[in-house]
Order: sequence, then C-alpha cells, then structure tokens
Amino acid sequence: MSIVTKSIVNADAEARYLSPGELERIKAFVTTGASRLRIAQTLTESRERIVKTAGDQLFQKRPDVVSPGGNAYGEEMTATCLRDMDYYLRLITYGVVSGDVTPIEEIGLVGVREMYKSLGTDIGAVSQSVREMKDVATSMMSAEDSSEAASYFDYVIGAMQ
Ligand SMILES: CCC1=C(C)/C(=C/C2=NC(=C\c3[nH]c(/C=C4\NC(=O)[C@H](C)[C@H]4CC)c(C)c3CCC(=O)O)/C(CCC(=O)O)=C2C)NC1=O
Repeated sequence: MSIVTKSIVNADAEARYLSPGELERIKAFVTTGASRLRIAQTLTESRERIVKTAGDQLFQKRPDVVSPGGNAYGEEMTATCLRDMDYYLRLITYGVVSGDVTPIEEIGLVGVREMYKSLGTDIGAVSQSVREMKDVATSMMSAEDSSEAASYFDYVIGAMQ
C-alpha cells in the first residue's frame, strides 16, 4: 500500500481530514516521485546485469559459498542463489515505487533469518550479495537517484545484520 492509500485509510477510519504530518509525508512521496520511477525503471531494465555482476563480485569475495561443501555449490544451487538475489532486487523495486519499505519487509524479510538458518545459508553472504547489487545498481544512476536508491538496499542489508 502506498503512503497515500495508507494515510487515507487511517484518516477515514477516524472520519478526519489528513493531518499536517500526513500531508507532509505525501508531499515528500510526490516530490521524490520522478526520481523513484527512474530508479525503478533502471533496476527493472538492468536486472539481469545487476544480478550477474553482483553475483560474480560476491563469489570473488566469498569463494567458499560456491566451493565444494558451500551452500551455493554446483550449477543448480548457484542458480538458486542468483534467483534469491533477483527476488530481493524485485522487492526493492516494489519499495522504491511505493516509497515504502513495507512490501520488502512483508514479502522478503519476515522470518528471513530462520529461513536461511534452516537452509544452511550464511545470511551474512546474502546480505553481502545485496550490498554488491547496491554498488552495481547505484553506479548506473545520478548522484541524487543513487542516494535515494541506496536507502532501500540499505534497509534490506540492515534487516539481515
Ligand atoms: C520473494 C521472497 C522469497 C525468498 C527471499 C526466498 C528464498 C529462498 N531461498 C531458498 C533456497 C536457497 N537460497 C540460496 C541462496 C544462497 N546461498 C548462498 O550461499 C548464497 C549466499 C545465497 C545467494 C546470495 C540457495 C543456494 C538455496 C538452495 C539451498 C538448498 O536447496 O539447499 C529457498 C528454499 C526453497 C527453494 O529452493 O526455492 C527459499 C524459500 N523464497 C521466496 O519466495
């Protein structure tokens, strides 16, 4: 749900006008709109390159994950790892478009620690993969867009600490 819909639902539940604070948040949402849409377009159009390049960088820094005994060892497991990276990139585009991290949290972060633990996946390496995607993706953007985009990647990275 976007901040606009959310504010209206909350205000109408109390049969009141939008509060000055809500209007300020909606203003910020609208003001960053063009930037957020540019970012979402870049991430969407370049998703394959972002995931592939970031994956290569991750495996260079963490060769253990793709070595025998590693969680992403073997063609199939490596592909599953890259798929997870693509999942997080997709969720980040949802957050960017809605100007709200809630979709990222609800779809991809609730229970994530337990999930990766049960899969025997090092969540630190997953978090590193998101950091690599952030570096690759933000290098394709203007300074302004890059700092806006970075905050969504940082949110995911922070939630995996
Ligand atoms: C959209 C929300 C969503 C997420 C996030 C998600 C993650 C997710 N990743 C999984 C597996 C996996 N995830 C990885 C990922 C990695 N292993 C590593 O060492 C690397 C650090 C990392 C890549 C960066 C691997 C290798 C598996 C397969 C593990 C196995 O089958 O043993 C699985 C188990 C089922 C499956 O194989 O599909 C889930 C549910 N599924 C979802 O629906």
